[in-house]
Amino acid sequence: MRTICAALVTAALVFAAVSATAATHDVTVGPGGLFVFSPADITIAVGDTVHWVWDSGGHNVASGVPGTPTPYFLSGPPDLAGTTFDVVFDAAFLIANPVPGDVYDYYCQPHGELFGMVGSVTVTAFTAVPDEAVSWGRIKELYR
Ligand SMILES: [Cu+2]
Repeated sequence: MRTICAALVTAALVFAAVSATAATHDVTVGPGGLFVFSPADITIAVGDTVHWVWDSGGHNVASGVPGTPTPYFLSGPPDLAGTTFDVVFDAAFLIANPVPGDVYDYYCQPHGELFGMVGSVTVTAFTAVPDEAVSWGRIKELYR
């Protein structure tokens, strides 16, 4: 019976860990016509989505740094206000596009070099892992 209970608790914890990772982070492109991304640098968890929304026109989102593009993602040519672009930074993406520290630099091609319109997405491990570790400690206490 105890084994069955432990299995159910474990299944619930795994489900909670998976559910906790499905967040979407908005980044505004060119807010108020400024040559910036806002927020410029964000940290997200594996499985999260970054959702860029254009507040002004003439911008795009290209992975890499000005002068050194990378092939990981590109929104397309510079586009109008109201444009959106999504990238899901899940395990498959990270494996297919490995970068040191899981830090994905990106920039606006028309304004990256001239105006420093750059940003970054740092992808961390599952945020639920520390909580899960704490929960495992509690489960073990129950069996003492
Ligand atoms: Cu721009």
